[in-house]
Amino acid sequence: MVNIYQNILLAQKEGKKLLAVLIDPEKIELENISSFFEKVHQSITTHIFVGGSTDKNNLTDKVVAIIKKETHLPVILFPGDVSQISQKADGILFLSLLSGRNPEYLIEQQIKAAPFLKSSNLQILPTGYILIDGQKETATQKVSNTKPIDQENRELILNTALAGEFSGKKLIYIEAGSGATVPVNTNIITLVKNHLSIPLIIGGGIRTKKQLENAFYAGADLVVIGTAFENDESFFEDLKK
Ligand code: 1GP
Repeated sequence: MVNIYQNILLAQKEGKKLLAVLIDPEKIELENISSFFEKVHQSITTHIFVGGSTDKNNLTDKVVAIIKKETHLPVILFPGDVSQISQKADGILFLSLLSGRNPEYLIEQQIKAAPFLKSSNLQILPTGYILIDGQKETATQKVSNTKPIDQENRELILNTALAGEFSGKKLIYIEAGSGATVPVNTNIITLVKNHLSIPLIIGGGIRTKKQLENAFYAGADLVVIGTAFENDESFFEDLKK
């Protein structure tokens, strides 16, 4: 497998925009997975993220194994907790929920994950994860028991992102929450992008090609979309290569 982080950096340098399709193991219909990936491959998708706030039936490992048979795109875990680590993926967003003040998601889960990662070949991508208010109470808020940052509080969002970079994160992910009513405001994307040197990931509530383009234009290096593809696979048609 290619070096995932080096490729993201290269894309950032060349101004090439990246799109991750988020697959939630609890929601994906496995019987249709081949046709789903046909559409993925005809689209501008560059990465596959796998994860969800919960995985009550421990489906992650099985779903990752199936996905790896369907695609050569990098498959990156986006885990809600330590139980969602699969050695079959290519990489993992090693997330710290920097917007929250819950030690469980700042460091405890990471300590629990360490022994699994030490003995794995997963490419580890240290990621500062910043949850902001998408005008809908999302699963991430409930599960992490933290409050998102108000989108009006731009200074706090920027300083949180910078604190992530200065403490050694390789990526910053600003998240409005899966299924958010309002995605991350483009002014926030531009503000953070202008001050950050590491790549910026944006996700939550992006449902249209226009919103995707706006996020890219504002400065997102990689955009994550999940719900819109779950609801309507014809959205891939709008995003053809
Ligand atoms: C959620 O950012 C991702 O963690 C994607 O959000 O499901 O709203 O596209 P959506």
